[in-house]
This record gives sequence, C-alpha cells and structure tokens, in this order.
Amino acid sequence: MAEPFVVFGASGSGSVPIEAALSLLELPYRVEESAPWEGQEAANRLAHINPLRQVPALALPTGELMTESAAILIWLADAYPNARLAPALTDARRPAFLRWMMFVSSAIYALYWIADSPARVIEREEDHAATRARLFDRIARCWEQMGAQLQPGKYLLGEDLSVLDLYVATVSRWSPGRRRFYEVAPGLADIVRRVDADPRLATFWTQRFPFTQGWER
Ligand SMILES: N[C@@H](CCC(=O)N[C@@H](CS)C(=O)NCC(=O)O)C(=O)O
Repeated sequence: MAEPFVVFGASGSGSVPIEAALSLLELPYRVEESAPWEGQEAANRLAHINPLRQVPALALPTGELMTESAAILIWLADAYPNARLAPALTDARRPAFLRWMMFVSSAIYALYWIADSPARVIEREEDHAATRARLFDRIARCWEQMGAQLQPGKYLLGEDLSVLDLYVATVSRWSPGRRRFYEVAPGLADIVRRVDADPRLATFWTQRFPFTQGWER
C-alpha cells in the first residue's frame, strides 16, 4: 500500500482545509499534531519540515514536502481532478479560482503572523491591541472586497464545491470572526454555512474545528 499523506497541523489551524480536502478525496492521511505557537520547543520540532516553523505542511506519498496552504490545496485539487475540487486549467472559472486562492493566502492569512503575535513587529506592548484591531479591520475589508466581486452560485465559484470554499469556510472563522464576515460579505454567508453543514464533513468538523457554543462570536 502507498504511504499515506502526512499533514503537519493542528485543529482549527490552516491545516484544516487541507485535511478536509483529503477527507473529501477519500485519500489515506494522518496528522502529525504540530502547534508551533505553543512555544519554542514545538516550533523547533517543525524546523526540519518547514524552516519558517509554520503549519500547514504536507508530506506527499512520494516523500516530497509541500508548505503554503494555497499551493497545497491547489495541488491536491489538480492532482485528483475527478473529484472536481477546482475548475480545470481550461475552465473559464480558473482565473477567478487562482485569484481568490492567492487573495485568501496573501491578503488575509499572511496578516495573522502579526495579529497572532504583534510583538514580532511592534515594540511597545501598549500598542499591540490597537495593531491587532487594525489588522482585523483590514481582514474584514478584504472579505468585503471578495464579497463585492464574487458572484457565487451554490458555492463561491458556481455549482461545485471547490477547495476555495474549504479555505474560506475555515479562514473566515478566525478573528475578527464569522459574525463580522457575515456583516461585511453578506453574499458569502450562505456559502460558508453550506460548507459548515456539508454532511460529508460533519464528523470531520466535529473533530478538527468543532462548532462549539459561541463559535460564531
Ligand atoms: N503562508 C502560510 C501561513 C501559515 C501560517 O501562518 N500558519 C500559522 C498557523 S495557522 C502558524 O504556523 N503560525 C505560527 C508562526 O507563524 O509562528 C500558509 O498559507 O500556509
């Protein structure tokens, strides 16, 4: 039997959409629980996988290692096209797919490097809360832009669920949280709720990003 995929990640983290995609693809995988934010030791344990000491990372059955959530999601969708988790290369929706995958990664996800730990760039501790609040405003503004420019169908890119839906359903749960997301991008609210409620992912969500009381904030 082929080696399974190995996901380096943690519940509620950026590994969640990757794990969700692997589940939908019915591919064998295991998770190496890795939470670099828990301290220097945990971060250092990841260094041989990702020198930036970040999750997610994915070890492919060939032994090749991938980092970068958007790249991993796009690769998985393209490598297993029968599941239709991304528009094909020649599909008219492909440019929008790539555009919004990169937008979530670079305009939104990247900001958490500072938001999670403002001391990385801001000296004065008394400025940290305001920095965080500004970053969350920026993230909300990005969701607003995305909502204003996408014309979703049942899912973000039309009638098929794609890895973009998994990505947005996960990242939109991070601060400033889903309530704000619904406010600024009302046209996307039903889509993420549909992904939350996808029966194929019910057990998965419970295990990896549960909808505990007050989760929407
Ligand atoms: N560009 C990376 C960002 C990954 C990232 O920020 N991961 C967070 C967890 S969700 C992390 O590992 N944070 C710890 C740190 O940056 O030190 C990606 O898209 O995969």
